[in-house]
Amino acid sequence: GIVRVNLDDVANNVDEEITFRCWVENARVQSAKLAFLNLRQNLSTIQAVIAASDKLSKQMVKFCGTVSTESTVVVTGLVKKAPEPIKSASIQDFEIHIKKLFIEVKAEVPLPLQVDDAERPLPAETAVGEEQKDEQKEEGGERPLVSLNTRLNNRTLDLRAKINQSIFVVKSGVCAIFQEFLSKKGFTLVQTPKILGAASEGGANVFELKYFDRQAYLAQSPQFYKQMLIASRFQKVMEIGPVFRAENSNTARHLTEFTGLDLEMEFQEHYHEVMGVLEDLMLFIFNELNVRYKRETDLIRGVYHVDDFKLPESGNVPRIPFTEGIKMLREAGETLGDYDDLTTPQEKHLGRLVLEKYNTDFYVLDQFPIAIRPAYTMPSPHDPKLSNSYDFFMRGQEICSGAQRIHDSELLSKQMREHDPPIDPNGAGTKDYVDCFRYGCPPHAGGGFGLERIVQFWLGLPNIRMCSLFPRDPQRVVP
Ligand code: ATP
Ligand code: AMO
Repeated sequence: GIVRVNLDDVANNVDEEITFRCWVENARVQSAKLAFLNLRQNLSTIQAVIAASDKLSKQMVKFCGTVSTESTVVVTGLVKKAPEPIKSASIQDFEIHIKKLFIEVKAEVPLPLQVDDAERPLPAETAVGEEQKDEQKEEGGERPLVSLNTRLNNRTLDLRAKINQSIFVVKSGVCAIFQEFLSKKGFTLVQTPKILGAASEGGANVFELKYFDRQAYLAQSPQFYKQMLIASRFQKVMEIGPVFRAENSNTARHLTEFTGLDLEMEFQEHYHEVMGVLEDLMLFIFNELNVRYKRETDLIRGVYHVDDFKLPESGNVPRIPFTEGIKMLREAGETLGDYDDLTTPQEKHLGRLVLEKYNTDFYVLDQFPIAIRPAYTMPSPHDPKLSNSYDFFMRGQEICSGAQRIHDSELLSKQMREHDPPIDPNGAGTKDYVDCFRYGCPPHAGGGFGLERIVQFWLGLPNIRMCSLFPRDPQRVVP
């Protein structure tokens, strides 16, 4: 039988013979008597060497030195301390002296995408992000950088790259830490329906689908259901689930299917209690990522020369009133009205101003103008033109929207009718939602984060598609 040794543990097997399954990163014949291979398991690589001797034939050396890249092999060999650190491998202090090599599954030649190429950064145009060009750019005499399109078209090879494996290890970590923190706070993990009888936020950006002899829609947010669960007396709910948006947004931070990290909770006195939970949640996630996923984070940021993510030193996340944000932007030369929504460049500009002033890449804007928020948002008691709502930002880009919600059916109906565009509170998709507030629903607030955006901006990646295994955008529905 095969002894499946984890390569990360080879230090325990020095001068012993081990057998393990791995794949071939590359193999090269050095001479008739000598060949080298780079072998890989997950994020680890080790160098292997095979030299002809009275026990090993020259044919065997040639056979090993010409195994096709990406083939899955089973290797038996002696673990040896390397004479000097091996720079091309992640395990630098040891090497394998091959005795036997069995090709379990041979990979075709040529591959449509070299995994080595997938380890390198995207061409600069994709880094700017607004376009997905298929042309390839030379970078200082090296091989051309491969476009995002080519990589995504060959995603199962692309995903083999260490940088990509690392992105999804970090993404998985964000979900686990999100659940861990909120479970401890007493949140119940829920699953709300994704097939809806009507649009859940009244917007036009819903995908329609045929549902037997009726029309149905894909959920563009769990919004109505998480509130209906508060009305059902669950008190604190969280959800990690798919969100569908029929937005024709070809940007570096929009997908048509993404993962929503949602939560909703009852509060006692003030919606800032909920903002506090959201801030503590994110700080916990960032701090734990720094501890648990340092290796992956460093590897990814290294490829793109990304600065560390600055967290507020005091531990207090700046809560900047929207009007204060407008003031900061105006002082920096932007022209905008008191109740205007910020454009993406203005958001990024504010991100730079906040970084200068507060030395943090993570902050919150609070008290947004009511006119630019959804109809279910609670108006501010101090200024009817503002609302008890907030957005969270990372590196100057939005990762979360949230608000105190209206928990009174009369006020909600009124605000829906007056909304632009108006929403019918008695509509097929809204009536059950509006009615649930007739039966004593407590005050509550919540928020929704975009998981892929958290990962993108934490790591400083140029395109959100890199953070979705098989991304969906207006142009792409395969693979
Ligand atoms: P939210 O939906 O919570 O506002 P968001 O950050 O995705 O989240 P959107 O309203 O979808 O916000 O878009 C915000 C900004 O993104 C727009 O103001 C616009 O500047 C930019 N944007 C959206 N679609 C496009 C597009 N197709 N091309 C260029 N920019 C776009
Ligand atoms: P919103 O529409 O702002 O709010 O969405 C919440 C968060 O989801 C992310 N996001 C996206 N990520 C990738 N591609 C997209 N096309 C996309 N659109 C949005 C962003 C955004 O901040 N019901 C409210 C949430 C709430 O109030 O609880 C909502 O859906 O990170």
